Amino acid sequence: MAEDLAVDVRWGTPARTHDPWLLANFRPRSTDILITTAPKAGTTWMQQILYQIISGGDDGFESIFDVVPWLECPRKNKSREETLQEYDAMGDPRVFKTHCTYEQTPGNDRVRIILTSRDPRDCCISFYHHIMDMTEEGRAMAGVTAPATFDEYFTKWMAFGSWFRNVRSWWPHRDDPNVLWLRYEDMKEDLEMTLDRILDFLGHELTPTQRERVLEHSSFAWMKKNAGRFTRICDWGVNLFKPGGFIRKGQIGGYRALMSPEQEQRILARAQAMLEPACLDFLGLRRGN
Ligand code: PPS
Repeated sequence: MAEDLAVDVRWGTPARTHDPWLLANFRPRSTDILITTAPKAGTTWMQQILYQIISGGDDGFESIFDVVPWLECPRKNKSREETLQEYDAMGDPRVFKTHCTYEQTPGNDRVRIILTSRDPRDCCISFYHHIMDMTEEGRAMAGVTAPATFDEYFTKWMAFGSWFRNVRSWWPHRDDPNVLWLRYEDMKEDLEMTLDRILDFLGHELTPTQRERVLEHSSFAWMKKNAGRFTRICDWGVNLFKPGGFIRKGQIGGYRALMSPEQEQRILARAQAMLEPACLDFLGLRRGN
């Protein structure tokens, strides 16, 4: 990063999908809705649900990133200043995706924040497939390499530690009035109830027809059928995934097919060491689960 653009470490370390400068200079509004998740915890699903809510069920969009941008993700064909100008020009309510911790989230005490969390074992496996299902071109653009084995991948995922960092940073704010924390597992079990919780949180109403469309367009089947609308990151210009990738299986507990009991225990032990008992209970990660 150029010297004159250096920003406080609070905003995180620069990476292909994380530009601390965008976070530091973003101008939050109290009407903004920010989705924040650890990777693979239901981010894209929430982008779609929220866009569906605010648009009343629109299915005419080309890419979800056109209508719900990824806040901290650098663009390929736009300067940072142009990206911020584009954000400024968006109508209210603006909705953004982020993978930020509490500390890195601009306006964290003012904007409306919807957080989704998911079992870390499923997030770990989902991200493995995310990498393996990318095209070569996609991997090159995202700056990732395919691991030779699952074990190699697992070691890197643990070292990166974003799931643990993200959940730990948000837990103390779970009851903040501007925060709604949803679990992927509950969303899977009852999408209608999830929708009602979001509508209640936002103070938003839908007509019966809009509601029907929102639910249909947020279903796994619809998103899978329209996967191309969810797999072109920002303005990167290409579909980063092979057919069938990214909107993949959307299941709970699928980790058992690839993860050894020892690896599973390592994830649980780290969660148990880093998170409060109440948080572990909420996430269903107490010893023995
Ligand atoms: S990312 O890369 O962090 O933005 O990924 P993210 O969107 O958080 O997570 C991708 C996983 O979410 C699943 N998904 C869904 N599950 C259920 N219903 C719907 N509608 C839905 N849409 C996306 C997607 O399939 C990924 O999970 P896995 O387990 O890999 O299938």
